[in-house]
Amino acid sequence: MSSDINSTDRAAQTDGFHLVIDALKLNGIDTIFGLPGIPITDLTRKAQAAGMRVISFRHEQHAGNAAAAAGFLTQKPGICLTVSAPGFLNGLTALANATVNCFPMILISGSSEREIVDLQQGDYEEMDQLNAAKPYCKAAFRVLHAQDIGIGIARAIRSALSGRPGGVYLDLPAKLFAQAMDATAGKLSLVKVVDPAPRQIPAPDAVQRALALLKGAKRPLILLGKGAAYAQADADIRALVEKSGVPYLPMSMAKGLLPDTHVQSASAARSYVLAEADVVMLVGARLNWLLSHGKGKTWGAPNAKQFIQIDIAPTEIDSNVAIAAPVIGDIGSCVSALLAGMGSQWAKPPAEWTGAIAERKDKNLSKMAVTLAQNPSPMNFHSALNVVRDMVKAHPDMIVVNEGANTLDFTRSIVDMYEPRKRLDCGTWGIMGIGMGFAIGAAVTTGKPVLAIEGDSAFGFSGMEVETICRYNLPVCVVVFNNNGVYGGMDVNPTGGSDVAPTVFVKNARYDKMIEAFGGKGVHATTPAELAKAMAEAIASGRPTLINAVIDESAGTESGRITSLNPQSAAKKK
Ligand code: ADP
Ligand code: TPW
Repeated sequence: MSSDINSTDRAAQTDGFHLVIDALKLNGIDTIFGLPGIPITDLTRKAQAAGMRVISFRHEQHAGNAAAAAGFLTQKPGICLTVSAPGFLNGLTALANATVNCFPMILISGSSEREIVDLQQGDYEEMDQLNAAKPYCKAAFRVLHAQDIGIGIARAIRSALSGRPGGVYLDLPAKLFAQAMDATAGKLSLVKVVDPAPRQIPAPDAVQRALALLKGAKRPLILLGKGAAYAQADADIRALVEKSGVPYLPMSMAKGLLPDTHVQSASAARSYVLAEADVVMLVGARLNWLLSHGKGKTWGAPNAKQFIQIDIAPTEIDSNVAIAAPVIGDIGSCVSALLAGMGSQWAKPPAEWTGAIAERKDKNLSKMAVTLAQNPSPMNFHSALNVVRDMVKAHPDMIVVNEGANTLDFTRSIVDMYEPRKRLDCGTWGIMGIGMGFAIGAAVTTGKPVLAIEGDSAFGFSGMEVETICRYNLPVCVVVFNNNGVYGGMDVNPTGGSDVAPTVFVKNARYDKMIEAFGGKGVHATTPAELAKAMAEAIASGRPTLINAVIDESAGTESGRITSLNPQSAAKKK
């Protein structure tokens, strides 16, 4: 075996490095998000030499988040490549987050020598990565022989994409890359995965059961989740909503599947419809904490509701409450079966229901318009988001990345989306740190402009990646909603000591200066007009831009809209 094949031999021989690259390319994967180092530095070089796009990050978590975003947007697993132990662990958070969100990605990590790791003899970056990864992903594999690379990558791709999508770990020990083998045998060992996400057709009786329930409803509601956005069944989903006439609510990453301005959108009457609906059809949305587990005050009178649930994962059914009509299959097949079953005589929901929703919507939207039109100084979330809202309306194909607490909640409710898969955010975990990784992943895979609306705390988790944005000259405009801290900047140290309170940052920080260090454009914006101008210039030029938008430090609330999840001590103070 030789680690360096000379050019005469290469005609006849291949090696682990080339087999990994050839296997990925054979399966249509053209981009790697990663961070070089032992033992994968040469893999990044050779991948670039072989025409792959290799995007190098400053921290593996953000490379992993970029891969996850790519997976969600393209239905191809995003690839994150890291070094062993610490690099692997840095990437693992992103792998776990991708799995929790049902995004397909593959974390490929180089690893140390098996013989030394397994005897715990203290290798460079020693770690049993395969077992560490297992609880946090859908599947985990290790390849020990060059001739198994093709099958290993095929298994990783199929595991990430089939059924409920998710994260897969692939462990490639250092020695594997150097292994040489006959080039023809190597080529024959590669596997092109056929039909990696097979359609799963729902059972006809399940479809009939669901339609019967929906037909009998007096106050039906459709809830679209990010599974519906992922499925890329956009036209059929829109047809189902419109043909049924049923009001719908999009979960945050399903916004834009139908334009948020659609007459059937019930977003502006969310609490009313959740409480009052009698039949709720979930399409690619789980009844987890984001939907109050399908019960409690949010959902109105106890036991007054019945659920239809469309999902590819049968075990999701009855996760929190009883589901009267499960429809198991891929969303594309399920929605088209439902559409076919509806026939041409489908009766729209009663006018009392749609009328009551419209009335509440109008009232709430007029109230919101008044709030948005105010122009306080300093800006608050509403006055800043009013101009973001106009910007997205003018550029509906732009991708919006969004994280923070108040910044997340207000952006989600104020900024309308018009096209599918144009919003990426903190997702199922409510995780901070996805910002720059998602923005880079989205810009690289789609080539579209990206607008990242970031709380100042949220931005800090991935802020160093502005260098990556500048290095690849990506059309990303980051807007930091700077209110001097986590949730806000008003807390004080109760002891009167010199340390500031745990939620408070350096006051009046100039995040715009950070991007200037790398040749990007920094803007300090204190009014909606300045913010609008800077965003418009960033989008028109495509130049990496960071806008420090100064927000009133008292404008936010603790944890945004989920204050109630903060534990309150039951102990009474004497
Ligand atoms: P949200 O956070 O938007 O409510 P979730 O992530 O909770 O959405 O739910 C997404 C659901 O969609 C998961 O239960 C997942 O199994 C399902 N899903 C993902 N892709 C598909 C698909 N192609 N077909 C059917 N169901 C899918
Ligand atoms: C990985 C906890 C939730 S929201 C948030 C933190 C630290 C930041 C809120 O402040 P920000 O936004 O971004 O300035 P705003 O608009 O309210 O001022 N670590 C991780 N994930 C989470 N969710 C946290 C900590 C948290």
